Amino acid sequence: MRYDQTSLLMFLTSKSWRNRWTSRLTVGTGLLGLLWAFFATNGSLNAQPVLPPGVQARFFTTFDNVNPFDSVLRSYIPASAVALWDTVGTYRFPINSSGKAVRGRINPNSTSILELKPFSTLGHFKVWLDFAHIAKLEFNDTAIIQYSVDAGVTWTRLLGTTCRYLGASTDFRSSSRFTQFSYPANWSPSVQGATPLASWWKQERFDMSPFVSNRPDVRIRFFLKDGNNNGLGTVPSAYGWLLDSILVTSSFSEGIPPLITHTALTGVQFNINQSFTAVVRDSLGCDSTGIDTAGVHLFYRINSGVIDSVRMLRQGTTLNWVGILDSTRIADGDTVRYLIRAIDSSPRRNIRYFPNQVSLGDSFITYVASRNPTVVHSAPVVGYQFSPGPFVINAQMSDASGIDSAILAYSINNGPLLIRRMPNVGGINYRDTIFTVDGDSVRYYVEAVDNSPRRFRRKLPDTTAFYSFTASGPPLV
Ligand SMILES: [Ca+2]
Ligand SMILES: [Ca+2]
Ligand SMILES: [Ca+2]
Ligand SMILES: [Ca+2]
Repeated sequence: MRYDQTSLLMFLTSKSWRNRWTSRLTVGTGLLGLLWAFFATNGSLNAQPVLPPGVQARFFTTFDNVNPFDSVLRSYIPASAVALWDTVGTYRFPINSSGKAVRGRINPNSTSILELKPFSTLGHFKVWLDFAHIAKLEFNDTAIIQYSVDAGVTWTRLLGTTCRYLGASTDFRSSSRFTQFSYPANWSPSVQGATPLASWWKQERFDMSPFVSNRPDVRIRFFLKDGNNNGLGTVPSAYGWLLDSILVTSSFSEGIPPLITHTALTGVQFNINQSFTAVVRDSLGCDSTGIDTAGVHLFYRINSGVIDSVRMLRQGTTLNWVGILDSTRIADGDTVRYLIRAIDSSPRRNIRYFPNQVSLGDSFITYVASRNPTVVHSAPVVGYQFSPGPFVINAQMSDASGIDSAILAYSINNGPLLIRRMPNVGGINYRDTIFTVDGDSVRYYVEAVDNSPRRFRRKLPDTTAFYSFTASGPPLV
């Protein structure tokens, strides 16, 4: 099942999920897009996330149970500050669910920190943070998210980097902090004291994989700091930072297989020494991990033999990969069946086949390695020639296994058929001469015999038995 891991998670309701931090809970569903489903419990609606296959929750809270802060730590600088993080019953996300959200505030020159209790991401190489919020904060104050992988000794800020920040705030992309200017169309930055509306909720998503994947102790904190010694601003001061539905999920690996573009060699004949080119890349987008450099192969089957393979090699820094089947593997006239397999460099090693198939060998592309030679005789001698001769016959003959014989067969005046070997006059060019006298009528054909063990042949003309001409002769009247 393919899903876009850069999109926000969906939520569905389930009582067992209600307001607790949890781990290794997998919900098998393949729904796509942003979706909240609701489940009525005791007359109230609760919402829970729907996770794509293979994705597990590492941390989840909606602050809705009787101990809404049981999965987080609240701290303040200076430490004497209290109750600057508290629940509010007038807001929640999803907006149609029941329960509460938390609201963070700051005093002048103070910092308020909401820290998630530690969780492990061991064995998983993709990690995402999702949450919903309204940052009704003046421009000089700072709402940021930090993480620690050393038990809280050092903290690093999450930036608005492409492919790391997956939310919709263009402001955060450049500033890496949230204020009321992060969503200026919704968060009413021109009215500092405006009361947030339910419609202001925004969902954010961070791909934290490069920073916190496969770690035994991961901590995340929401960090709200006064930047201008006035707390949330002069009266009417800003509302603060509303947060809800904080969710950390992980999966073993990105799950999107590579892409292969290839023009199939089908139907007609191809060379015995055949190179195969394919454009191979990992899936586009932020989850691309690249192609395993030893992970692109051409699998082939000669006639009814077993399946074998050769590696395809990347051509420099291009996306072109080339594999070669040559006469050490293929004989003239063989039927070749082949397919291409590419593996990405993710931990899961996602696989793509061309032609697309579930298991290796389900389907092949089929072609015949060069069998009959190629013969070109572009200037056949036909009709009345108004010359007593001799007549020069030119032909080009080629074959993947080489030309064993170039044959000129002719008869004069319905006499016996004379078979001659045309001398090679350089490259693929063969030439011979038919000697005639005035009035002779001549029939002839040319034929190439290849150098394969089976001595495949091709003659011209291929539709009638002979070319025929008359040397000079009486003028037509
Ligand atoms: Ca809630
Ligand atoms: Ca302030
Ligand atoms: Ca991939
Ligand atoms: Ca041949």
